Amino acid sequence: MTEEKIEKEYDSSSIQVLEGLEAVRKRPGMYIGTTSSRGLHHLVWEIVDNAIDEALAGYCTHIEVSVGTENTITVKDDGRGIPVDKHPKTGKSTVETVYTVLHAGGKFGGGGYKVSGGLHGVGASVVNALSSWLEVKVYKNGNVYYQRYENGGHPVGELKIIDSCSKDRTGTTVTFKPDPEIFTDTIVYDYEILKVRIRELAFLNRGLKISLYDEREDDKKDSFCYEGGINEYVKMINENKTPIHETIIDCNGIDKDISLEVALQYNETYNSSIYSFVNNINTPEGGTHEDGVKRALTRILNKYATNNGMLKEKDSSLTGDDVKEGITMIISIKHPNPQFEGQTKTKLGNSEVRAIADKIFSQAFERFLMENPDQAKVIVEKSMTASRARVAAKRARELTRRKGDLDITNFYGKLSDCKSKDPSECEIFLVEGDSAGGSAIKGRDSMTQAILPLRGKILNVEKARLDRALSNEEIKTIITAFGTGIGEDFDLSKLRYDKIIIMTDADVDGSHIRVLLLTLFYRFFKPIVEAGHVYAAQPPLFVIKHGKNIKYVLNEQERDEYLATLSPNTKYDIMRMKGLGEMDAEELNETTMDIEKRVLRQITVEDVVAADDVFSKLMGEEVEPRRTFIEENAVYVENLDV
Ligand code: 1YM
Repeated sequence: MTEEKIEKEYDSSSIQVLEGLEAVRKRPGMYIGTTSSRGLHHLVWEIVDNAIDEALAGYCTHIEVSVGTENTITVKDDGRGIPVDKHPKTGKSTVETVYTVLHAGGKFGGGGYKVSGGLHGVGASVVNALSSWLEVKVYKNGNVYYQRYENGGHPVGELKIIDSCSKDRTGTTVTFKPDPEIFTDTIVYDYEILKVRIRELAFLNRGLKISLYDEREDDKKDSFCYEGGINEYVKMINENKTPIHETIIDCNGIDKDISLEVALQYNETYNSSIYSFVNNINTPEGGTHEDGVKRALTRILNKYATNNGMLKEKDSSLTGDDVKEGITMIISIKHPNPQFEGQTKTKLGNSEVRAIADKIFSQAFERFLMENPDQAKVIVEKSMTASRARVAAKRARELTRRKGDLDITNFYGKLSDCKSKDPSECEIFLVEGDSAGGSAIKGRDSMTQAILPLRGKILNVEKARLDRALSNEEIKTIITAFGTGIGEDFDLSKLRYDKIIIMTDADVDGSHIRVLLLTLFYRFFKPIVEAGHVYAAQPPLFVIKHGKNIKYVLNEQERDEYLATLSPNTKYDIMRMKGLGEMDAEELNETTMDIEKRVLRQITVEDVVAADDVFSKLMGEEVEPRRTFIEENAVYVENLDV
């Protein structure tokens, strides 16, 4: 080629490069999903991914992430350093190629085994395109190489040596400033978001040390390194639970370039926490890796239980749901060419993985059971109890379904239903105690208002499994009254009332009952809460009488505000209201039930996950801390309802 021709080709390739980066800036969503806070954090993961790939390749042991005072991000690794030599295709340095050419990934480096998720390690140029400026430093061959880019990836000069360093120092350091013109919502990094994901990456990459620094605040730093990998992840998740056996069972293996790691331990709860990952990316929709392991888990437990005489011929075999009860399990695979499917592209589709995962896991798991008969017995017994509960629950469900024909005017003699059958105008009051229930029945609008008095405390469903909950009279009545069914039968469109109103006293017992009811709804009727059908009635705390006027107020503040409006010489009576049970029908209607006058608080579950956590803490095994919690945190419990 003549020199002129070469120059021309370089020129045209430069133009293509800039057009490529411009495309990223025009449609950032296509490359990083969103330009919200989530997208802002995504930039960090793209750069960290490259450092992790270097760790997976066996060359990097420590990654540091720092948030600068101006919300810049620096990622530093001690790997080989991005190659600095001239790239044969672009004529530019490989560093510049990686940072400016869209889709330039590991293949440029001469191929090799590369696993990464997201943009398949090709995100460096995307991050550059979306940054006001970005600087790369490579430590290699005793030199420090440096290049800077501005305004969405335009190089400011070529890659050049700016310093020397010790011959054995190698690595890559990248600093970037997200472009506020792209990230219009926020450019502020959230330390907790970075920390949670960095800790997860440390769990998923055994032995890799990842540190996080926040230069915006003095002394804020965290460092994670887990020699036990996902085994320690399971340990952390089970920290506040009670494991039923000692060993965290783990296994790993490689087959056809696919590596699999699994760690699990059962705890006393009835819920399962199964988290799966492909190339460090969470796959909440599951997929073939999860299917393979779960299939093996079910098969091996059935086999072991049968061979050891625990599961008899008359027993029904353990299902996937049975063996899941109380399990905490992490599944992590590394795959050179993962195919993602599903609604959110977070489900692994590669069909060959199913058998590989099954084989590696089943061998290790079966061996563990054989070698640890005491622990094996506890696990099998847990699954068998779940199996029996499932059968019993099915029976109980059928029962409520039969009774659910909605000729329930006389159902258990408890529900006083309303006359209207139009759910959009109907309400049901769940009333604490029989005497308040009696007043409510007299004081209601019988066309649209149904009353269900609740006797005593309803069962704490966090502790009880479905079958026990279903045999509880109060709960059976509630289920039947709602009309929706529960579990697999649940159907929100069958809800018979637009408003479900919890009417309890404004004292500790009242809040306890309210929290119990919320737990019941949350566990068994979550969509009802999510759709905003649940309310708390607010009975008044004081009544103020002066002359012929009667004024009910909800709290001290309202009382004081009202009193301040009265002229100074008004002679008045003020009384603290007693419990709901002591109000007569008229008072109850006037203060708490009349659609025109009452004050309801809608109960919404803003953050379903956070609420779940609070419920677990609040409703867990230990009775005493719960009681103390409720007493000390009456305000907090109130907050739950907002
Ligand atoms: C702070 C971010 O990017 N580290 C990093 C990246 C690479 C290498 C080492 C590397 C890879 C290879 C060979 C290879 C990358 N290189 C390329 C490319 N940290 C960070 N550390 N030598 C070094 O994959 O063969 C892309 S990323 F394309 F140049 F090889």
